[in-house]
Amino acid sequence: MTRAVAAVDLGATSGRVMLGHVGPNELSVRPVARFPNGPVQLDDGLHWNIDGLYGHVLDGLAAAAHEDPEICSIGVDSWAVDYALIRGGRMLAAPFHYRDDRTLPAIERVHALVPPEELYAANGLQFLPFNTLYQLAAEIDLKEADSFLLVPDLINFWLTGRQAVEQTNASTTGLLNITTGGWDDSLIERLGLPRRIFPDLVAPGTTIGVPRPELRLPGTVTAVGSHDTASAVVAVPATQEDFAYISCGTWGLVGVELDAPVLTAASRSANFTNESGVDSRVRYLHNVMGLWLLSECVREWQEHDPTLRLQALLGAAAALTTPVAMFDADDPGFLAPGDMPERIAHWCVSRGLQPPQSRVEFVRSIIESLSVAFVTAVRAASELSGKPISVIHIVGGGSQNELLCQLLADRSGMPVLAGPVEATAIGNVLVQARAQGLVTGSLESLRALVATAFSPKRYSPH
Ligand code: LFR
Repeated sequence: MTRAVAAVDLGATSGRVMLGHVGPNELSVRPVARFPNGPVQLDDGLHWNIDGLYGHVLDGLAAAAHEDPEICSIGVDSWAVDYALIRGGRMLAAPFHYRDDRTLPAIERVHALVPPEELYAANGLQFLPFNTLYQLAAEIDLKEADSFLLVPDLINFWLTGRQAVEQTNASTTGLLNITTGGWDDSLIERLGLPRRIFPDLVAPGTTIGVPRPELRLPGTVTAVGSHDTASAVVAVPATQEDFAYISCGTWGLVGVELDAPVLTAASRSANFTNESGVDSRVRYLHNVMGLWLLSECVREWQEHDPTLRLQALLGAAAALTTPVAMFDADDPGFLAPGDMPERIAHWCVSRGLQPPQSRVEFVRSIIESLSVAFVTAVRAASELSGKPISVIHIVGGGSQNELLCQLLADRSGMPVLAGPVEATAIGNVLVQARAQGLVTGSLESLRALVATAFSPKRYSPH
């Protein structure tokens, strides 16, 4: 029997509610609501407009329930690492945005307590200045809190009244032990964090509860791979084992799936992470800046030129025949919002390179630079893990960028299989569907379903 589930997928630049239909011979998703998202500058730094987002989630779920009143489950995923502190069931403050720079002084304090090598041995995570443990070290509300919830957990709490933290997203906090998969009590103690605030962990597929009656929503709320990247990796339409993936949206998450973590010194210095995947797989990957570089440039250009359209720029960039400078799309200097074209130009000038001269050249330079960084990360993932790779899958918004896909194939010498665009929502839908018994089997069988329903586009190397 085909049944419907609703997937809430919150990205850093936009969110969506999708209706998924899943049955023995069907896998389809369609959007019922899309809404923008982005940082909000408040007195004390960059935050998320979490109340606004929750309003969009409720409206989207109501629209989904209106379209299909038989929805049997709701699942929520979002970007990682950000959280709210709770006291007596109330949120103490709107979550900070991970691009806020308040963590910078806290990083040294954390490393003085637990050196980076020891952190990596304990949690297996790449260093990112916004990992939750640094954010908590900079937190002023900690003493007030009796609970800690990541963004999807917070939405689940508001929907159902139950507090739980989902495993895949919890793995990005830096506070889970890479060997046991549980909260690392000794690390939490060494960092001086209150163990009492960390709720029970739940695995993807666990029922969280039923929506509060006043919300009038159907079905149950199910934990999915609530880290968006974990959901995206579920929906990579791989039909062979030796694949690498690039989940390309705001970020480019580039890596491989493994059964066991890689914790070597070489892996740490290459800044590769071992995040927890659905079914306890290891997402061995590296964060590359991603389409953020492009969206930040466009945001700035549109301030002067509101009619500017990215699509037109992308077409012109693909047609460009003159060479452009390339920059390191992995440089942490591009993390903060604002002045992106200037920062890219400065990167080039300070290295004696001729910076891009026009918007079209900037776009071309960004796509070229991303393709280099992605291929470098694919090769590193393979070398560091020992996993052979013969095909690259790219999913998410970046999979629609034909220039990027072709450059990836050309630079890697491997076929690139592009799509689905909505991999994150599809992965979210599939984990719910499996929990409801609508489909069965391993991630490999789920991926086979995706490959049939959303056949990827193939780019061969030239
Ligand atoms: C992608 C993502 C990345 C994470 C970054 C910050 O949306 O979830 O996996 O490193 O956002 O949370």
